[in-house]
Amino acid sequence: MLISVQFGVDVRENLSDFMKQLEYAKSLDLRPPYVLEKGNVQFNFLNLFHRKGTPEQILDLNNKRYDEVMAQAIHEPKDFDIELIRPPEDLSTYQHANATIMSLVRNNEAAKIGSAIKSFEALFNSKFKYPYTFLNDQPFTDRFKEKIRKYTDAPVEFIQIPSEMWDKPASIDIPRERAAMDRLQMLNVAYAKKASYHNMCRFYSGAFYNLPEMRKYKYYWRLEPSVKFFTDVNYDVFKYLEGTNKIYGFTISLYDIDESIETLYPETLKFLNEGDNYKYVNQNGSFQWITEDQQNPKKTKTAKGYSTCHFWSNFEIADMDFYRGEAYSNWFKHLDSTGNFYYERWGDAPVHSLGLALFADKRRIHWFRDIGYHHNPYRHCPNTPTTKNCKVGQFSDYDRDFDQNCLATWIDYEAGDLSAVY
Ligand SMILES: Nc1nc2c(ncn2[C@@H]2O[C@H](COP(=O)(O)OP(=O)(O)OP(=O)(O)O)[C@@H](O)[C@H]2O)c(=O)[nH]1
Ligand SMILES: [Mg+2]
Repeated sequence: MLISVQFGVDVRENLSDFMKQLEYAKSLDLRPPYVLEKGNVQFNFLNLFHRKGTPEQILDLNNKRYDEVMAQAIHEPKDFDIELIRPPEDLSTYQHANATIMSLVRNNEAAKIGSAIKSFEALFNSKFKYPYTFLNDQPFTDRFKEKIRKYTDAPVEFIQIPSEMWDKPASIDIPRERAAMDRLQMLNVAYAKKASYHNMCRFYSGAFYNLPEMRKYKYYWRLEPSVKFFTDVNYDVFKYLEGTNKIYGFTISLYDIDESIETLYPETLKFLNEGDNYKYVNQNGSFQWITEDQQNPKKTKTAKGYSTCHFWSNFEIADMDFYRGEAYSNWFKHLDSTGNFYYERWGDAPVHSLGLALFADKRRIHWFRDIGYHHNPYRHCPNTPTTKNCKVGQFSDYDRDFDQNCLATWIDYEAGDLSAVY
């Protein structure tokens, strides 16, 4: 049996354990973690930490791991000289990174995006004044624009998305879509019947970075209405990504509604098994995170092998050249050709995340442990000197939903040596 694992120069926290366990897996003739061959692409979860038990017991172990990591004191990243990217004394001569704060938003969300901007300016942007790009499928009203200008004196641009980038394609079979959405609604899939939600997910999955006004930029920080920040950031995060050669930053990782993405992973494998497409896969991808099947095995089963673990995309600081590259673009074209942004309710978060897990080296994905963040109902509340208004380590607004947290799997299998970064 072909065992193909690449360690490269990766100095991982648990490397020696990992090697030992891989040997163990080999000796038991377990499935390989991945196979990358023409027409035979596979990714398999290896359970290298020998977690055994019911999903509840696994959850308990994973939550303990999360709590232990979240309790650690966090300062600024140490894999880059942060002193080089401090807020400037004179903003008028500051050489910004090629980046924008991007928000897709509706006219009736002015107050909600306003509260997010207020929190965001206090945390970060008043120190750097990165420009904002507001996107909307409708024309922005003057009232909306005036309100926004009250919240920030950074440059702002208001863009109407061309209908051909936003609207449902003419190829979508309406009766089929209606029947599919009736089914998803019966299964309680949130927003299943909301037509604009499907457009939004498709737009954020495969279009926003190609808008001419976004093409000017390399990096974006995505901002949503009503989000909150709990910590100060006193360095230029875009220059941090640039300086460390990282392409994607997140704060929260969780499971998805499995019924909304039943065929996302099978379609992805279909794409990878066409022609030479398997070559797009990065051998240092995040394959264990996407195939884990212990904490929520029902989800992995419904999503046909995909754990549904994803980065929560309402917070993203990322490099759009990744999406614009050949691997992601061709994969997105395949996904779009299935029509399943409409026949299912594929979200942009699992699409971005699967793309990153497959086509990016995991060392280029950054967990922003130092940025405290909230989007209803989840949060990232780190133990930093500036954390305010949240309880360290709390994941959900409620005393439930802990089984939705997927970060422990990211930490154990993909994050590498956490202490090398913070
Ligand atoms: N202009 C515009 N923006 C939209 C539309 N639908 C969603 N958005 C924006 O797209 C982003 C994601 O939509 P949300 O409704 O927040 O989706 P969500 O985060 O999955 O769901 P919530 O839990 O309700 O926040 C937000 O910034 C919305 O303002 C739309 O039809 N038009
Ligand atoms: Mg939202």
